[in-house]
Amino acid sequence: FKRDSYEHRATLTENKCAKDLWNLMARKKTNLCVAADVGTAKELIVLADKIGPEICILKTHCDLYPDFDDAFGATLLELAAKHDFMIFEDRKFADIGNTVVGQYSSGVHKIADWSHITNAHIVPGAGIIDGLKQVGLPKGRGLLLLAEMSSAGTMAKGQYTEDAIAMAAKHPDFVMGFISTRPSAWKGAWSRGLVQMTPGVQLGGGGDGLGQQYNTPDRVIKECGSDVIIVGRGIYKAADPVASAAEYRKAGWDAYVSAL
Ligand code: UP6
Repeated sequence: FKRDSYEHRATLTENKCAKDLWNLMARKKTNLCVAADVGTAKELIVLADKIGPEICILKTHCDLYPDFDDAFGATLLELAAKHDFMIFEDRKFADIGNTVVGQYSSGVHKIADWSHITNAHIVPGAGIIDGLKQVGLPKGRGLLLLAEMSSAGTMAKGQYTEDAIAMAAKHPDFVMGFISTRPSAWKGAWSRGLVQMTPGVQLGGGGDGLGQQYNTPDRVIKECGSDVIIVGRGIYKAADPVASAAEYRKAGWDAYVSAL
């Protein structure tokens, strides 16, 4: 699998978030996104400050943290600026356009105020993109479409994946890429300015007993054709999360460099 450099991919998009991310990865030499699914916001912030130097993206699930409060977004944005990473709230929106407008802009979490990137399922149809775009585009945010999933028995495959590719093509200003597992096998053509991010990554491979399926960083970047590895438990459950983040960062970057 032969790939373009991140620097070159940055020139293939007008999407602000995608451009920022391509340039950030090239400058910082990391394609590691950490899925920080820890128990509290307090732990998340401590972890983000420690592993910040290793990552291009911090991925959150803000509804996991019982101590989420109005200061959460501002604190994370400070850390993002300090360590040069982007924030990705993995909200997986899945409702009609009108409902996601409220879920994205207001409610408890006010995601659009602090998260550079979020994502959506395409199951409702393109109205979900229109709704999220109304909120996110004026703020310079980017959206990932879930084109595939890492879990066993996922329904996101075949025609569904092709439909996600077609929907992304209609919204190049707001859709910045995909959650995907094997874009190198996709039949439909897609813009190379779009970013491919892949969860289900662990150095040992295997699974978790609840459907998660792991690939190694090397395989994800070189064979599956992804651009960003998303690693959760492989890092935050490690005895030394900082050392583990450094190890995943090196594995992801070495794979990218060797595929150039
Ligand atoms: N995630 C997946 N698979 C998908 C989409 N998202 O695992 O298809 C998310 C999970 C979790 C992270 O919600 O935050 O990626 C994976 O974590 P793990 O490395 O601990 O398995």
